[in-house]
Amino acid sequence: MAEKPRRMSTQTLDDEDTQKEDNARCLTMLGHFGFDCLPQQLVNKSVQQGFSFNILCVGETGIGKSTLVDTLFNTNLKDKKSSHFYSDVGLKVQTYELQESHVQLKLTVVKTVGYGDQMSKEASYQPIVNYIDAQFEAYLQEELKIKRSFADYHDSRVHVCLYFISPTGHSLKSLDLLTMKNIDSKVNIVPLIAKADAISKNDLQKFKCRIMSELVSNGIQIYQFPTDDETSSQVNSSMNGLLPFAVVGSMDEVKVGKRMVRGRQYPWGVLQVENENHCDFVKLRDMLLCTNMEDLKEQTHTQHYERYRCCKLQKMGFPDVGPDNQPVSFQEIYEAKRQEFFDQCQREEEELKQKFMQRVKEKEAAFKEAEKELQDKFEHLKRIQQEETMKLEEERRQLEEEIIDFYKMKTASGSLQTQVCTNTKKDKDRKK
Ligand SMILES: Nc1nc2c(ncn2[C@@H]2O[C@H](COP(=O)(O)OP(=O)(O)OP(=O)(O)O)[C@@H](O)[C@H]2O)c(=O)[nH]1
Ligand SMILES: [Mg+2]
Repeated sequence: MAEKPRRMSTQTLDDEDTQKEDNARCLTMLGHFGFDCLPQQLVNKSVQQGFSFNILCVGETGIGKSTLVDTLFNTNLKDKKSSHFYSDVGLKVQTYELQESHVQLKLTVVKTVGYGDQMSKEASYQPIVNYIDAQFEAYLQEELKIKRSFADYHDSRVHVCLYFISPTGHSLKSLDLLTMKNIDSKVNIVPLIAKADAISKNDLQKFKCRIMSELVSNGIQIYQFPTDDETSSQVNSSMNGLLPFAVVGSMDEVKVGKRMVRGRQYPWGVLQVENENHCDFVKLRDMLLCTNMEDLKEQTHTQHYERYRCCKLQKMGFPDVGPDNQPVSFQEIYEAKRQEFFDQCQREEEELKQKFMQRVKEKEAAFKEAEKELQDKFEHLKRIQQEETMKLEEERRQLEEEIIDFYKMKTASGSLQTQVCTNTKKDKDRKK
């Protein structure tokens, strides 16, 4: 940093000052000084830390997601082709450390697997919604921690969603509309017409118009390149008019004249991926990586994440204002919640006690009733048993009397028989 000059003010000097100034030592400036170096500090720090960027690619199986990502970052990420027979939509997350000159980029690419192959539309978009929310939730949890470690934290919130539209030339599919409708408030959507080499130039223009009008009529909010920055407003507003970008991906090197270019070779010629007359690939790359990467990240943080955070905290019962519309602090809400929780616990405890007492009373009454029934039954049985005993006793007594009578009769008949025999003998003796 250069030595500071004696006087930095530009205000008009009075005579005395002018005289002093005349005698002052003049120093020539050797370089920058003061706060005009601040941006450089930021640049140095960012370069040191490295950059990170998270892309979500949503598109049907085989629509060209992997090829386009490879073409964008000039990589060969060797992605296996997916099957059309997955029962659910999955998300494949891959993180790469890329370096270009001395700038490091931690790139996270998330691609749908099996999207568009399901019968249920909800089952197709819900995993995508869940993934986006899960990244917001992870960030929110980190923010809410007492010991936060954002320096080591890998922020996986999705900065941009490249939505691959099939080059049908007709209109958007209902799944496209449903998915975009469900994620447009959570992520910056950049719609792309994939494999745009499958459509003629005239049809492409009509297709683009139809897609945009369908998006508008369905109230789907796609990402708009920002036009409030003087340096990029012109290019960004013209790019907004070219959405959705018609892209072609290829990692093949094809000879055009004396040059080797990336493109797709057809029997009738070569489609050059990086030729702006052939497709919008360069526009997409410039918009995404050179001009608006920071804005995409900022929008993710200030719009989408903020919305998620707000909803989540409100759901948890942490509003910014109280019932009287006056601002309330986190501490106050916490205290109120604690009190509310305590009161509720007490209420529930009281209710439980009451219920318990009620149940005890009911049980007691039921037991008493049962006891009384048993007692009655016992008395009844006892009575029956007594009656039976008395009856048996009576029968036994009668039986005994009968036995006595019987023996009496037996004895009487014995003596009678003896008497008869004696008389008969006497009669016989007399006759003789
Ligand atoms: N015509 C044409 N073919 C393309 C384009 N991009 C990719 N392809 C071809 O389409 C096929 C599938 O491309 P991928 O990049 O594997 O598609 P994907 O969406 O990643 O597929 P999955 O991961 O299996 O869902 C490959 O044969 C590519 O060469 C393109 O822009 N135009
Ligand atoms: Mg793939």
